[in-house]
Amino acid sequence: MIRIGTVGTVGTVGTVAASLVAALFAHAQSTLVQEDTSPRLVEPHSVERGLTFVAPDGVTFPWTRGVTTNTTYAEWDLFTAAAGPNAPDVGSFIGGVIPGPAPNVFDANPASGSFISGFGNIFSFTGIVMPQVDFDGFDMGPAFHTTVLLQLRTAGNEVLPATMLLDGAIAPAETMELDRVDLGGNGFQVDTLYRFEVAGNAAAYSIAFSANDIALSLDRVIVDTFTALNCPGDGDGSGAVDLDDLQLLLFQFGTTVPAFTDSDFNGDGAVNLDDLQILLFNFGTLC
Ligand SMILES: [Ca+2]
Ligand SMILES: [Ca+2]
Ligand SMILES: [Ca+2]
Repeated sequence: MIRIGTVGTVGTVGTVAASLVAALFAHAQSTLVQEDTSPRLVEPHSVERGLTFVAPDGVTFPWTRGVTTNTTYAEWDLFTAAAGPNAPDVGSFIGGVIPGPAPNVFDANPASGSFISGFGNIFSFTGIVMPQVDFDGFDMGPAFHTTVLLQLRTAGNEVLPATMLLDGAIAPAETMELDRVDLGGNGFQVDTLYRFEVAGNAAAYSIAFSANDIALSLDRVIVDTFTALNCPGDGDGSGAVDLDDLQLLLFQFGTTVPAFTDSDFNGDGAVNLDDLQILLFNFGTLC
């Protein structure tokens, strides 16, 4: 019994010693690996999961992405330069004529130390990234109103909500978290939708925001815009949508007019049932 026990003890000691040596060796190896490896290994990358983003389809929002006149869409997944420019690699759409530059996403903080990770994301583990999203308007002026949807996927640390501003001044009218996944000690993967309501329609827009700490990985960016008249249905410009406008529309029905003038309320230049629908939807409105 004793001898067996002794043998057993020796065997255990031997096993422990071997384990210690192995652990030390593994530690030395991992230290070497850490010193020798791209920082992308510490990026808290997103997990496999279906996209939860919203695609405007005329139901959730009053326009259809890729179809409706005077809307824009741009989407990025794989970035190529942290300081930009980055062209939208997933898709883009311009429903009209734009005077502005090409849409772009980049890190506007040159001191962040950000780089493009192995996953194609804009990432820094040494500084605060301050992503900026540039996109186009149609420069249609003050008779119009612009709705902007920005959707983001971030991993690791998160957006500091108070910093989220359009043109440095306009806060989101709505912020909706679409999805949140715990990355197990590496923060969270978060999908968020921000809706901005902007008076007028300018030639170009810019949304900027800041990470709440180092180690934010910017994974995906989607921006949609929708431009509509301030007072759709008011064909005679009286400030009220009423029988006079209905009479004007019926008189002009089937004709072609310059976009967004007279009884063309959706900007396609044709006066037809679509415009009648808009007029009836807004009937009785004072604006
Ligand atoms: Ca990505
Ligand atoms: Ca009117
Ligand atoms: Ca029309």
